[in-house]
Amino acid sequence: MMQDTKNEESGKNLWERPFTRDGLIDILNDDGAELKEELFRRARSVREDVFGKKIFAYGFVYFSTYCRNNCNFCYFRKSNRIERYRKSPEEVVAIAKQLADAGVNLIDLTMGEDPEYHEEDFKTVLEITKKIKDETSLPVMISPGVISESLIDEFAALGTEWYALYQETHNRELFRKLRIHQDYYERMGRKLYAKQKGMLIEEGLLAGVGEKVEDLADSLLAMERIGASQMRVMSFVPQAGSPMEHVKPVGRSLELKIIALLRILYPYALIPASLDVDGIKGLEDRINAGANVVTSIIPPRSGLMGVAQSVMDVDEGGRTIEEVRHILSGMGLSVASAEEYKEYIGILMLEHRREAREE
Ligand code: SAM
Ligand code: MD0
Ligand code: SF4
Repeated sequence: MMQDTKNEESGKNLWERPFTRDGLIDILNDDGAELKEELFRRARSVREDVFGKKIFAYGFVYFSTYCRNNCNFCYFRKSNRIERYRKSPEEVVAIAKQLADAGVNLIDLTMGEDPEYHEEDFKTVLEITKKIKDETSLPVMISPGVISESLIDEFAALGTEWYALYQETHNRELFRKLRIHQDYYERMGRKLYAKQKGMLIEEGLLAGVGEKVEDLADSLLAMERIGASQMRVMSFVPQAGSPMEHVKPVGRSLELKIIALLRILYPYALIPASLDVDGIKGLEDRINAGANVVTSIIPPRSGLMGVAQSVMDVDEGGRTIEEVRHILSGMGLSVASAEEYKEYIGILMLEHRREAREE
């Protein structure tokens, strides 16, 4: 019966054409409980076909909160008067090892666009990356913001598996309002350059930043053109002291529907359930919507922050892999091993090189 979910007004069967722009828009516009239930059920079934009962888990190390940019949505924007930190290489490596020992599958090295690192041509960040690769033997994702092509070459030469760089929206005008004084095409270009150099790339969207459903549909379809192997959406969380502090917060239904649509459109994609939006209590819904990677796992009392929720659940120990394991096991799921993760991204990388040869 559920299979026949109809859009009441138009009488259309929404499942007939979920892969078209109009089909996506209809689904995004429909907030009925029945539609959502069916959407999430379909997404879980696609995930299970590809990934079985296994979920991946990423350790998050936000090691410098200094930034030269002024993104309107971000707590860490340059003009925000907040306390900032830059962790020493020794501290970063120790935290990464702790995460590796706890059983995460990847280390995500994230930073603001810290002017000090840019000044020294990323010497320290390259050293940290190399050391973490050597000492944890886990795959590494870097999230450094926009960096030069020659730096991307250097990270690729170190064997850094992932470059994460989120456009947030594929509407150029909205981009200009969000990532003020930044160049849309430069940001996109660097992402594509990293891919061309053999790195896997992650693209990301924000929900609730003034976008229209049409923009979201365009973004959903853009993911494939960009060639992103990991695709995320996060609900915008208003930040104290920022220009978007008083933007009305969005409900989570939109983010969950986008997760499910990404899963159905791109069965093989890695799709995060970020603990950074609602903390650990937000995990179950995101996994139930079809996500297959838990991101933003942070060791408690490490002095580290999250991005969208800078402190939520960090020191309380809510964002640990133990908590994640516990919740997943209650859902009949479990965290994959490092070997299983490496095997999966190995396949993605082979596929990636084959495509590059054909282009
Ligand atoms: N500074 C680098 C950059 O901007 O690319 C790396 C950090 S990046 C991983 C931070 C991401 O967190 C942003 O791209 C955005 O998607 C997300 N984010 C930042 N502020 C947020 C907020 N207030 N609510 C939700 N997500 C947010
Ligand atoms: C997360 N807070 O995974 C992190 C971050 C950066 N690659 C990711 C937004 O939710
Ligand atoms: Fe800086 Fe990244 Fe925040 Fe923008 S999103 S202000 S680049 S840390």
